Amino acid sequence: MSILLIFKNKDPKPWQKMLKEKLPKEVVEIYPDVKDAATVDFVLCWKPKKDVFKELPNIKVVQSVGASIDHIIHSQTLKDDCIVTRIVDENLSQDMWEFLAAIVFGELKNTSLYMEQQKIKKWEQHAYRSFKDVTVSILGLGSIGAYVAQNFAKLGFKVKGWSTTGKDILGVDSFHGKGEFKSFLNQTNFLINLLPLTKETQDILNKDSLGSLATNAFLINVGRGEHLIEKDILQLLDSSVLSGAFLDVFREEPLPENHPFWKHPKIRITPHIASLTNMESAVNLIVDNYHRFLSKEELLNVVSLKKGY
Ligand code: NDP
Ligand code: OXD
Repeated sequence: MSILLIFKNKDPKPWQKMLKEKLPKEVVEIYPDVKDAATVDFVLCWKPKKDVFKELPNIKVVQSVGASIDHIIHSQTLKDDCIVTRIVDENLSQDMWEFLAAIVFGELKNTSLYMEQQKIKKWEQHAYRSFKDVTVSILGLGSIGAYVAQNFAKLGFKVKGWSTTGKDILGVDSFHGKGEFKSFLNQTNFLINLLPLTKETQDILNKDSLGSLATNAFLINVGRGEHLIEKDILQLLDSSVLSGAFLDVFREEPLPENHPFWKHPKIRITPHIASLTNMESAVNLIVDNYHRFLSKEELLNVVSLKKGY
């Protein structure tokens, strides 16, 4: 039995150290330094390279070290008895909420615009908006989306949320399924994407959906780059259907140097940092799941491979 860390764009060493402290009797290795691939049964992953699981014949549990699992199920073929679990952590939800609140308030008070004006020493005042005047609509009311929706509602924003099944969240207008998608989008000033990437949600941010928002709406994409049709957002921004977009996730990460998003005056970019996994709380969860695995108990935060999230 052994634990293997397969990480891309994330340093696995501190994770290995913390896991060894908490599980001193276990073998914890970092890919590709594996003594005996046949002993690996519990894998921790972040963006594993395509088909790497083919080198590991006895995987029983795959634990994502993030909230999402698309990076695993879209790159590997999983055996039928393999369990995939993910991180559900209130730190992730809280950090995401703080990040999104900062963007929305900044946009209401034109902070990006004034930063641009400062660069050219331009003194010009603009009308600002209040949270009472806008509707924030959230795609995805899961562990993170529901928390974010509830917090915007507590502050007094008008809030709508969209999910597969209807939700009962104080102050949030719940919409669900394809049939209610258009009414969800209607009159939205800020659209926040917190959906997982699945066959159903891929390309969901397109000319049609984004064109159904209120005039001058603002898009915040913290879900996945593959949710957004890139040429459509460029067209909608250039024709002023949308006032701007804040993008944290991209089809290709890091975003290539020559990508038109970098220099677009209406696009703000962050390097996939909206909410970062807290290593300490994630390791506690992983250790708990490892003990559950050893004692054949049900694991925490297991995803449905059928639904894809
Ligand atoms: P969850 O799995 O808890 O929630 C997913 C939500 O999306 C659920 O409410 C689900 O509905 C809804 N949903 C899924 N498919 C559809 C569909 N076809 N139509 C309508 N609603 C749908 O995920 P989390 O909240 O934990 O995380 C969401 C995503 O946020 C992650 O997958 C990841 O992509 C992104 N993320 C980004 C980070 C960043 O730093 N940029 C950090 C962390 C996460 P229902 O509840 O009815 O099942
Ligand atoms: C995640 C992410 O899925 O960081 O946790 O995007």
